[in-house]
Amino acid sequence: MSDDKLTLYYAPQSRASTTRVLLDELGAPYDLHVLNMRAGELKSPEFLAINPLSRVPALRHGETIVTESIAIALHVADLFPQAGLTPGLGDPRRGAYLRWMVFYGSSFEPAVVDKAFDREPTPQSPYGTYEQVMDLLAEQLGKAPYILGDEISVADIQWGSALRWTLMFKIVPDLPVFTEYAERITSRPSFQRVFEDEARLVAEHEAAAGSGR
Ligand SMILES: N[C@@H](CCC(=O)N[C@@H](CS)C(=O)NCC(=O)O)C(=O)O
Repeated sequence: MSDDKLTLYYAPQSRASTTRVLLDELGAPYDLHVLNMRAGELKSPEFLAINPLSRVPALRHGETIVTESIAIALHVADLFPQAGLTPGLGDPRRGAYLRWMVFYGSSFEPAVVDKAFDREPTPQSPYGTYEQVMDLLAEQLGKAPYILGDEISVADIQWGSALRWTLMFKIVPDLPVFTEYAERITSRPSFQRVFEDEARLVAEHEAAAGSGR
């Protein structure tokens, strides 16, 4: 019989935090494999066998490894549709859902990373301009409380979390439409529980890294 167990490879205060919140929101049973990024555990041979890029999150689902936050989110969203957060095939929001999920990884992240390092996009960059990306997102979030309309979905867990950290790093404009949305999503108990636990984990990891363990 195949083993369908889910294991999340995770480090606190990283992109894997969003995945942890998402699994909790979906009511998914999973094992949390905590890695100490500060102590170099992402570079261990065991973890490099899971993700050769030494990046979290990574997910093991039975025999299958899934890396990349968005791929993991789409995968687990389809595994747990009963949580009511997944616009499934046949849902009229499915196209917009896929668009905004993939836009996050393929346009928004490159745009904000270029912004963080003061790099101007070229015509070959995978997005238009930084301003176009921000305008498009602000326009979409200005239409309704959630990115796909009046109902929350998996896409909001991703975007609420993303806007929280990009606002913190000041790489997105401090617009009310962004700050209010980030607050609406990340004030949910699922986020608050993970943030609280992460404060404890980070303190433990710093102590362990400092003591050379
Ligand atoms: N494109 C990847 C990016 C993952 C990524 O960069 N994760 C960071 C944490 S936020 C990481 O693991 N960094 C490893 C390090 O800093 O050593 C995804 O979306 O999953």
